[in-house]
Amino acid sequence: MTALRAPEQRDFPSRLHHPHVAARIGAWLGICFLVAFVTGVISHLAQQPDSWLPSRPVWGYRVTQGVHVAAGTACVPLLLVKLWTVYPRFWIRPPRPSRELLLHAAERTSIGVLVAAAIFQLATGLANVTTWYPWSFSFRPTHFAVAWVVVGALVLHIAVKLPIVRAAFARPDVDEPPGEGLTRRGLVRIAGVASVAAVLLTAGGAVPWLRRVSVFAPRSGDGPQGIPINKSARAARVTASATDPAYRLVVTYGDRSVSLAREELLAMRQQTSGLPIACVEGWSAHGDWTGVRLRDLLDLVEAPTGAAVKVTSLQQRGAFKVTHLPGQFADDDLTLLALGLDGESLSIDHGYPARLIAPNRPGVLQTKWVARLEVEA
Ligand SMILES: Nc1nc2c(c(=O)[nH]1)N[C@H]1C(S)=C(S)[C@@H](COP(=O)(O)O)O[C@H]1N2
Ligand SMILES: [Mo]
Repeated sequence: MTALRAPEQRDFPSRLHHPHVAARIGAWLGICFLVAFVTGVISHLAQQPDSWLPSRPVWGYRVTQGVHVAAGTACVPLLLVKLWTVYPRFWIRPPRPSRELLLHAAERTSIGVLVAAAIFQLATGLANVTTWYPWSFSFRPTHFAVAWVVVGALVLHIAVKLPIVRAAFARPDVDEPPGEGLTRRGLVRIAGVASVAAVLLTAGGAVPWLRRVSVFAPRSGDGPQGIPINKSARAARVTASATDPAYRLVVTYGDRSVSLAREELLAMRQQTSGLPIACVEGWSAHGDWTGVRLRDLLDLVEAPTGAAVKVTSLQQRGAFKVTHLPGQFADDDLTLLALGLDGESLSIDHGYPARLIAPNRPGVLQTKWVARLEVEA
């Protein structure tokens, strides 16, 4: 019977547990994470009630958020392969001298934080994409905060590993022991292919010409009027109030106020704006929305240019019943209180009798079933 002992390098004989693999996959992982981080920060800023981001380009958020989710998805196979490549290092006994031992412990702690935070980000991000929330914390602030933990731990990790990474990239892999089966280069390639495949299989929710390929896309253009819906009128419990003939849109600025029935809104000058709905979950879809320019409505109460608008839905409960529309979006020529979509009257699930649609905005802020517009002065 062998005595219980800590594993050693030779207990993990596969040639694939090697810096050649770890450094290359690590580099791709770093790039994908950086892209997800930058686009994630943009999404975070865009969702601030007083966002200073511009209202153009029209497709801006559609692209950055589509890229955000794609980059996060690409990370999943890369992270799994990377963890498998390096996992023996988690078991191998640390060095003896006490100073090194301390450094070793510090490094392992930082890697523990990095791995845990990275797994947390990918798991919560993917769950959010499928609108599955098996937790009680608020997704957005948590996902944002942990992103910074990943960045911090990642910078430390790269700094510590830089000599190994440099060596791994500096020379071709001459010391790979010969043998049958998968080579190190082969494993890196497989991880890359798996990562690209993961993106192609899911990105169809945002990229129309990938729709047929993306069998795992959570949303792919189905829904009334060709645009998916996240929350139906029924789920938002607005069916009765949205179809009530007594519906009036109320627009206020200080003590000025107007109240308009849907017919009165339809009698105003109508404009069609081609604008996407770009959900934070990554899916997006273009629509030709028709309705009243928001600025025309604000002019009715003589709102000053640049004023922000509080948009309130008929919806009584839920996080999205009230949104804040900063001045640059309220004044944009394309921003509408939409009454119709693709030449038809707006379907109730898309926000009948009236919904907000503005360029370069996260979908979550495109309020449906709008009841009140209050100019904030
Ligand atoms: N009142 C209200 N508006 C809302 C929502 C909501 O839950 N309630 N969901 C938002 C989200 S998350 C998105 S992505 C868009 C989707 O619009 P659509 O259903 O017309 O595609 O509506 C937004 N407007
Ligand atoms: Mo959304």
